[in-house]
Amino acid sequence: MPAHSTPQIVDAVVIGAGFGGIYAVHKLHNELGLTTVGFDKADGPGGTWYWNRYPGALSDTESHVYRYSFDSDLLQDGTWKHTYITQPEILEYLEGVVDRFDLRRHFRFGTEVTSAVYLDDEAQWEVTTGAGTVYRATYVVNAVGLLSAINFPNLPGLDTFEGETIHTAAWPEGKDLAGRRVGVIGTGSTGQQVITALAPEVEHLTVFVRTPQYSVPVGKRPVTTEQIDAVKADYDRIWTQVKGSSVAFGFEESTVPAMSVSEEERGRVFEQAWQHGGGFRFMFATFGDIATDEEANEAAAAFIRSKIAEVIEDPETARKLTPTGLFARRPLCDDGYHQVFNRPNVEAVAIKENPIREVTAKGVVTEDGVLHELDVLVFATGFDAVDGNYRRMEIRGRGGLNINDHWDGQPTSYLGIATANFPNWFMVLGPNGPFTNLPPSIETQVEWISDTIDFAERNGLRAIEPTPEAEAEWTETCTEIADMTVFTKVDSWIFGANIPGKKPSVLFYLGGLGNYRAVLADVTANGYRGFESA
Ligand code: N01
Repeated sequence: MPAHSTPQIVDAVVIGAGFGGIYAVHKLHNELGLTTVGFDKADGPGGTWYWNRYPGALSDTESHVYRYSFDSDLLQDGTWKHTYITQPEILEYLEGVVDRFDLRRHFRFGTEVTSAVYLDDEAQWEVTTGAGTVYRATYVVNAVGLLSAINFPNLPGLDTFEGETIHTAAWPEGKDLAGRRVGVIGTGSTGQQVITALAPEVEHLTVFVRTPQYSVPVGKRPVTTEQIDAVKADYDRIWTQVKGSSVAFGFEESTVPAMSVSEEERGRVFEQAWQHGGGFRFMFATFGDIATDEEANEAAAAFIRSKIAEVIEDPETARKLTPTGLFARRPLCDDGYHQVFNRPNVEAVAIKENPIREVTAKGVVTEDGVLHELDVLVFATGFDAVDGNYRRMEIRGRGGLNINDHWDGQPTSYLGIATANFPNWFMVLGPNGPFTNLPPSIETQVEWISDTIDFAERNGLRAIEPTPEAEAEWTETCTEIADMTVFTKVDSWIFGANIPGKKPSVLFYLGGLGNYRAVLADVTANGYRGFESA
């Protein structure tokens, strides 16, 4: 949309009001004193947790470390009821943070940013909203979420379906499917959560399974006040550990190779982690090489497969839901997912061997000719991850360079934060940022961005951006690290392999948060090595 209003001048624009955007506005306005305006197309704060209101939505990171750590009073005032917090609780928490730090007045909710164009002569960003309002800002901080651009597969005949279609990440508030005949496509983190929650409510649930996944119990349990108090008393140590660790989930990561112990001992360690719960814990706290060594990985995978066989009563259903091959996607955990397939109202349809032929007015027809009659079809089909949201805006850097041409389908960055030719333009969870429990990585990046902006302000820099060489080197580093893991050996959204037509590429720094923080500190200590400024 062409700009048609007199630009409003601010120091910084923040795009997004999730964990990243909220903290960025707090840092830039409340701490640096910069005039800052934040935008979100949602009608309120929350980001991911605003949109993902599907039944069963839960963080798979334990409650005490799925939060901000930057303010000790905020930490001490925090509370939770279970070992994991649900979507409504996380949303309430984020709304509380916004109000606590008086940030609401800086946000324009219900406002989508449609373009951000760098004006070379002025060294300013011109940011335009869907309503045609124009802002000029020295800095742009993109906190647009790495899992927010919806993947909605266009199945043949979908437009003829007379029932309702719902994507889990656009779940209407309070939508109740009790007594309906429901189909769910997708069995990733989201699919497993929504399937588990819907099974006891709906009349009939048809689960269209394309790739069954390895999943372990989440271990959601009530917590006592004494347990919460003990965590709070120990928070300094806990956050130091989290920020120095690899995946930042708040547990000690193992360094013991799986094959260095006896089979019996391996079984004991896996069983203990199974009983405790948690997907990342199972992958990273049991042994140190599940994510890097195929033999170790197979030992963990075989253990999970044996558990699925114990749980699912019907052998044919168990076969459809048992993963094969490497345990090498983002590790999942669930709250009774496999158990729901023992219910008489739940049916699994394996769509790799019996694909969806088409959607008709009454439901989904599979290749075997069966019509699965449905009132509602739920898409738990994930996201165009990491760069998906950037491609939905018009973003132009130096000389009018479009971000899509710059990335050419394979997004890169320096440090997951900035990219060459896009001066004073920062990303929270940009391509090749850390792969962890996200709030601690988000905090790390927002703090580094804020420090960098402060540095630029204090030194009168017009513009700061990475060199193409530094960006290429970071991409190389991320690729080398990814190649040391089993993750690159299977298709998943981590490498953009879930979106038809998207070029697969490494999208994460898999070197761990502790190492990542050390790299950031080193870059700063060495005069912003890899950046150039004017
Ligand atoms: O998405 P996914 P998600 N026809 O891409 C299937 C985070 N998260 O929303 O595996 C049929 O993992 C697809 O099949 P396949 C977390 O980081 C966190 O579940 O490609 N099926 C797959 O089964 C997570 O990793 C929490 O063969 C199609 C599913 O849809 C990330 O979000 C909770 C299809 C998509 O799985 C993404 O998870 C929820 C098609 N055309 C999510 N297209 C927490 O607990 C896709 N599928 C914090």
